Amino acid sequence: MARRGSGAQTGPRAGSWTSAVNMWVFGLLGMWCLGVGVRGQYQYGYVARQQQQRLDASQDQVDLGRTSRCYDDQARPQKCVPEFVNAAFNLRADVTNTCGESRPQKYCLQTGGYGSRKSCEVCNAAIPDLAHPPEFLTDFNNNDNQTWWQSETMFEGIQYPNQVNITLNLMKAFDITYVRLFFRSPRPESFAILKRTSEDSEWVPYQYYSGSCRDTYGFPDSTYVRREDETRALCTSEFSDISPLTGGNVAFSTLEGRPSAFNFENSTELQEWVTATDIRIMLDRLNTFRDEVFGDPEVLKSYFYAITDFAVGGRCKCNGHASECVESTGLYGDRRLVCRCEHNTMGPDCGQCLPFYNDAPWGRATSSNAHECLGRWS
Ligand SMILES: [Ca+2]
Repeated sequence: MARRGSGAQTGPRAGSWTSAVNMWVFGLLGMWCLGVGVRGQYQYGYVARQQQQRLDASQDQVDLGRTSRCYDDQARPQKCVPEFVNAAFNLRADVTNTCGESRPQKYCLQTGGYGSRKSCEVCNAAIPDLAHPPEFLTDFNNNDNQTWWQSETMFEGIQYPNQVNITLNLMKAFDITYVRLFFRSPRPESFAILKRTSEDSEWVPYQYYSGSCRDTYGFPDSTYVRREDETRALCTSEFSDISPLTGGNVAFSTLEGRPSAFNFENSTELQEWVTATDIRIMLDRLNTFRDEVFGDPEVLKSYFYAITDFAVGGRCKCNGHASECVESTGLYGDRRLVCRCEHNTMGPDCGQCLPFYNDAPWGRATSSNAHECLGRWS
């Protein structure tokens, strides 16, 4: 996989260029010395050679079934990245609680305030029109026909200290730009966004959202990150009101407010910070009007989590050495994503040099240096 493009791209390189330029200089001399007839031949030779080089390069690209952005039009390596995508789209989230799975369950719509009469409906996983499965978190978000995932209600005991987790495996490392949630229910009183950088690593908090930051998570309410502490998760109370009762949005931007974001290419801390293979939403505490204390079942059934859309904006992580990410099959037949590596690199994230291309140490490509891996055949 990784090797496929590399050899083909090495054809029209600096050596051929130098000889092309030499030919041109020689051609000029020839024209000056020998006149128009000869000039035509040299010119033709130069143009033909250049055209052939271009054809070779474009044929290589046709062979690869794409246009590579990892080499410029003179076949010099340059930093390249896969397109920006919603990495969550159509992935199946793993959710610890969903309504209507064990039996049909009643839930009531939150109309706000004390003593208001509630209209109630049924969630039933066995009837498509009444089901709210995890697939509805990441399906196509059509505003005219919204689908949503929904949890059981407070009546079934999901309130704090119990929690509901939504976990999304992205099938490989991504450089994450944002995580965004559209709520059908009121936004939670407390929830957190976490990430992992590999399937066996610890969960790392990205951001806490809470109306009770210190009590629930032990952090002060803060929106400020210091330069020495750029990969610290913050807690904010800004998005934790019970209002709006529906349609609330929360978007976490991984680099917002982090001082080295302006020097991202040289900040290994922030490069690590935006890297994630899995994203988890930890729903910790439901917002209420505090009317649940009386234990009225209809009131308890009006408190639950419901989310219309869970989006993760980012790019497949290829360290600047691939412009495409493709599906592959893992060791156990599982679906994976891998970078289609260029610059003589290999690995799911192009994180290594190809065998025999170790003349220079592996490096992440930057806008000024592609850090192509070099070997005796390059
Ligand atoms: Ca949906």
